[in-house]
Amino acid sequence: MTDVIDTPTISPISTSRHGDVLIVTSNNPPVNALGAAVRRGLVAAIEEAEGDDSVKAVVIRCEGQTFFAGADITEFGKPPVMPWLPTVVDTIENCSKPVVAAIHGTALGGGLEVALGCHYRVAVRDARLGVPEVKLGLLPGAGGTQRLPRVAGVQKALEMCTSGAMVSAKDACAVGLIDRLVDGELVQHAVAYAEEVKNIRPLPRSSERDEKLAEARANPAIFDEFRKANARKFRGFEAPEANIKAIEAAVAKPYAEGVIDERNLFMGLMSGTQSRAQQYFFFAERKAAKIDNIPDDTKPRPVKKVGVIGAGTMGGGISMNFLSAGIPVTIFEMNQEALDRGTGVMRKNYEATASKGRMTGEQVERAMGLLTPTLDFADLADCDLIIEAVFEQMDVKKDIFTRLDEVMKPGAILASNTSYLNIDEIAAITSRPEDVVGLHFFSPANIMKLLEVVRGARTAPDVLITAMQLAKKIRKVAVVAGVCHGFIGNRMLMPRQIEATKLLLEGATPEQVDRVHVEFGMPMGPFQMADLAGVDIGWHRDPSRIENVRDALCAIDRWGQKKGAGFYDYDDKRRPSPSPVVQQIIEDFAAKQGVTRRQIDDEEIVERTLYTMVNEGAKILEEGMAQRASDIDVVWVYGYGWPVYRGGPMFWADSQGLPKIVEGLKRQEQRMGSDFSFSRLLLDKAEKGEKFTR
Ligand code: T1G
Repeated sequence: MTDVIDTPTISPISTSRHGDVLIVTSNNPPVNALGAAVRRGLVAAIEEAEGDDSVKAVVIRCEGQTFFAGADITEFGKPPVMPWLPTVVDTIENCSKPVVAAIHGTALGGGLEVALGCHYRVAVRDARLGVPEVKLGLLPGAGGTQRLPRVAGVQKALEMCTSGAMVSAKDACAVGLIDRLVDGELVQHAVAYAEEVKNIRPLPRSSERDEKLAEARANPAIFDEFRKANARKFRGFEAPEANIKAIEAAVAKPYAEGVIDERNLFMGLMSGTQSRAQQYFFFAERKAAKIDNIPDDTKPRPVKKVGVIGAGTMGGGISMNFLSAGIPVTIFEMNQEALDRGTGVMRKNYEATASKGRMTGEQVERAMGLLTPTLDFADLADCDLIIEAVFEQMDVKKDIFTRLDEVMKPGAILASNTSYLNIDEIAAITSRPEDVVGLHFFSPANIMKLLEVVRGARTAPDVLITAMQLAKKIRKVAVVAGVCHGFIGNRMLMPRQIEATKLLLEGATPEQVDRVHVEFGMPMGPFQMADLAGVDIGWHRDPSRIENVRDALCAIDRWGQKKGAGFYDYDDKRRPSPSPVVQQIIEDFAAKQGVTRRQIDDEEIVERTLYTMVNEGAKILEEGMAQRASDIDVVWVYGYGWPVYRGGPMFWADSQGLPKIVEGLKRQEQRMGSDFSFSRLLLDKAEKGEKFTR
């Protein structure tokens, strides 16, 4: 029998000496996640420092792209492996010699907690720091909620822990989270800093520092003020409140007690459904970037210059994404007035961002300086990528792509921003269908993060890879969709809209349907969304032709918020109120169609508007219009505001249990009539006890 050779796993942690400074280096690609081997190595390194009198100080640093980017999320849900991260951080802090954290890249979550366990922290200027645990439905569970307020102050800790947003090294330095910003060789500076502080006693242990808690101790009202100021943003989420509670404990209790509260709150979140959903979504979002069955060696095409056709709301928003990423844009319109209006809106949007301090005036000018407006179609010829954002009509699109086929240089990517139309049909009228792809941006295109990359039957692999990489560059989350009516997101919107409208005739009110969706966690319900987007979208524009409630509203100018009235009435501050006029229209329609109105319960609304979305998602999967169920979830979280603490429609269906979804749909099947048919995949999975998502 061959001996099992226990190949020694090389520790990701190594140590070296520079004079009397021990340098502890982590090399654990891709992001130096604090997996078990790293944790063991860090403890061993501190023991080495303690056991060697010639060591007077320690530097902890990381190779590769970043300082520790947090606990290893792949370990979550598995049996814990010692040493726990809190133990590692305490070991560092209890070291009898000064430990300096040398920070570059993104010191996040447990990574920042390790840095807080160190006695000093130096960083390069472009480093960023954060505690994004809240985005995973968690809180910093290795002492972070107790040490961060002591080092950076309570207000900063509240903001960082509940938003999960990164702060720049400069901001971190300003609040005392970083002791020194350095330029150039980080290790050298960190060692030099260690030399400077090696004899300073007592060591500045974060857990022992109380000076920054005094203000909050004197004014505990800041916690409720913070809760109130952020109530809308935190609505439905459990983790933000747990983070606030942990920081309240840091202020009200000694460290040793506060850290027990932190542990209990952490374990409560970790065992909850929201954290499981948000951890699932973390990986779902990254998986969406991967395209199945594309040759690994596929190279992207260079995109140095982008052309946009149409300077309307979408064309302008799309252009801004590229301009903000430093990519020049040539924008084409049919007439000067439309061109000027479009570029004027873009400038106004940038200036509005600058007025909120999120951009400098110089950045606005730099972005606008990359824009070339033109009325001459030929000016688009040397663009590497063209995106048409013109009227949503097939013959208009075909005309544009015919002209593009004549004008564009070989190898240029020809993209349509269509929300519904058939990309294969558009590609077929060109001599280069392999260069045609759909790039479906969501309005407002410069804000919404979702981008559906619509893969035509003949779209070339390198065109897809280019689109996915470009999406990341312009800070979008891209999902590959197949060619079907509405692709992924809008296709699932359809059964929801159909059933929601029928429910109005059968007895529900717009505010009841919307309330059910808002209580579920959506930012708004179907009718609030219609009023925001425009009730007249897709309307045939003939006021004499009234075939449904929507036609009736449009016919009397109730086009939504932009007209001060839609499904709701709006005051001058656009606050909605139920409309007796709309209620009468609905009841008249119901009478005309012989629909007997009845009391409708919330559960029926959930089954007919949310369960039907899941059913449509299953059809999208079985038709191969989405690569995986998690992609559908990414579309709905980023495209429509599905509450991420429920993971997305498909994850949520799994958490409800597919048999329950099927049962609910069977209950409503008769009422839904021919508008509904079961997905085979959904029925099969429910029957076999399977799930859509792992
Ligand atoms: N654990 C495991 N894998 C991770 C990881 C992590 N923390 N972070 C990233 N990865 C993987 C990711 O899945 C991808 O894998 C690859 O690294 C590159 O990631 C106790 C409990 C650091 C800003 O939440 O924000 O600490 O797809 O594509 O765009 O209090 O990754 O290549 O196989 O995102 O350059 C807290 C999450 C954890 C940080 C880099 N930390 N990561 O962005 O690369 S909880 C986080 C990020 C915690 C403690 C608590 C980003 C990044 P693959 P990427 P990127």
